Amino acid sequence: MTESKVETVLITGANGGVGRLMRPRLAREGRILRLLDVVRPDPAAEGEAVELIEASVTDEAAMREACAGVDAIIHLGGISVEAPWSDILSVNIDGTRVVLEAARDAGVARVVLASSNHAVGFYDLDDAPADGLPADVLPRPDTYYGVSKVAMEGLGSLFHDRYGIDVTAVRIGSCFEKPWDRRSLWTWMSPDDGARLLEACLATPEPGFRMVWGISRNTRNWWSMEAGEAIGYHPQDDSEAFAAELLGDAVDDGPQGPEERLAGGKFCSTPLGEHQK
Ligand code: 15L
Repeated sequence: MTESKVETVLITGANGGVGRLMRPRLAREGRILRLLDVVRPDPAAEGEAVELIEASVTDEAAMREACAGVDAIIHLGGISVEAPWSDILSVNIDGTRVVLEAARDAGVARVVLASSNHAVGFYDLDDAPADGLPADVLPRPDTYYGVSKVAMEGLGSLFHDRYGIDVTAVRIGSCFEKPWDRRSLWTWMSPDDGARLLEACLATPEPGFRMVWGISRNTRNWWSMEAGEAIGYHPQDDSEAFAAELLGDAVDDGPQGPEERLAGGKFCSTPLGEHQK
């Protein structure tokens, strides 16, 4: 009898907003989720195949240990908003380098990086061609946080070209249970679509470096779906289901002002380097 191989997927930042949404959705027969966070993730529920690690992505020894026997890494760890440069530099930029170096040393074949719309936050709706803004459009970061996501993409590209690691950088829009304001009707990625996208990244056959948008199939969409579709990401959710409830009696007159017209929304005017709530 041939033994079926158990796949181990390391998720950094597993206790963060996106990590918690993905944990139940990425559970699969024959898969172990190794959950790493600075705040220890919740204990395993009954029947849940998880391993828990309390560590920072900046801790080289801990990351090396965490990568042992891992088939793929989903790197969600880091600061998720604007913050002082020194923190962004250490946690987001150097942390990503530490993760990728540990992946290389352990022979991990595949890494998914959580980039963000804030790597391209200064694009205006008018900049998008009719079939949407391509996923590999040049960076226009809106914050130091956005710069760290550009650096993350650069590091991903470097580790693919040098060591052949398969790297997908996902420029995530807004991954929450529901859209919560007008802008998020354009930027929403449902948690279920998030999991669909990560599964597509884990399954793509050809090693490469690629960038994709982490966005649902929203009616109000200005992102090209092409790069995602090319790796088998077929989103199924649409923020429009929440539009009536969200907009109430307000006139639905399209995106207004920089906070809605710029991809990065409020991040584009948040003071650089200040802790953002
Ligand atoms: C992000 O990159 C942030 O991590 C998240 O907190 C949201 O602000 C999201 O972008 C967004 O733009 O909605």
